[in-house]
Amino acid sequence: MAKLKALLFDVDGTLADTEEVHRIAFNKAFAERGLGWDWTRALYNQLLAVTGGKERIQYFVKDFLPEGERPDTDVVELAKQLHLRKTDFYVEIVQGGGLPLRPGVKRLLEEARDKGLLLGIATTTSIPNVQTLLESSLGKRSQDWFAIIAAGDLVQKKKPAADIYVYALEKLGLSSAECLAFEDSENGLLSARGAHLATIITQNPFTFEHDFTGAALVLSDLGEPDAPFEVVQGNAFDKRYFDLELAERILAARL
Ligand code: XBP
Ligand code: MG
Repeated sequence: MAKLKALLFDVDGTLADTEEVHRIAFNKAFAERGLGWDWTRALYNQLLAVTGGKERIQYFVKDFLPEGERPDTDVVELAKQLHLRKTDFYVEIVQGGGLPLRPGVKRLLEEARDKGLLLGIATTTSIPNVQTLLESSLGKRSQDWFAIIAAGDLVQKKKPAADIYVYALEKLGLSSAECLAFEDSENGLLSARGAHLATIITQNPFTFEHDFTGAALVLSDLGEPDAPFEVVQGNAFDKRYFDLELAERILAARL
């Protein structure tokens, strides 16, 4: 039976509820360019079907903007320029503080570090966004906690493709049987499962209606000793918050 050696975390929606900040940053970039586009929460919920900010902008232009309202410039180039500014705005907002990690995230990261497990990130979001979130929530050196930060354009095909998780496992030199993945969305689950990883889902306001078939466990969040999680799907072995003991039991139960 394989021993648990690493925990792999998605970022947006898993480490922190970041999507509302992304949405605001997108709208700031559109306003700066005078495009008159407004991604409301309802519209953004639909646009989240496509991962990657550049790809999401192209998706919006092609599938949501009426023919006559589409910009007459090259959409790929426009998306690239808008996304650079959107990332500047996102970084600025997160640096301003006030974006907390979700319940249990810091506790689990610290427990894993103390027990000598490897930590990894596998995300669709852009590298500057990961760096800023980690620094603002865990401190200056916190990027060093992670043996691998696999993000954004490092891979050609973004989630739900498995590429980012396959890349992270390769860099760690580990098999999927030695790791657990933590995700928040259907695209993220499909990606982690595509890399044959047992996956823990923590739902959030943008993803609670997603199909989490195939998840090892679906929770409201990772919980805290004084703020237990809710089990939405699967067996949490009577635990009230997610810790390494539960991680080991889930890995063992799958093998
Ligand atoms: C979520 C995404 C990202 C973010 C926006 O990534 O799909 O595209 O919504 O960030 P994950 P960017 O859940 O894999 O962390 O604009 O930098 O893509
Ligand atoms: Mg996510």
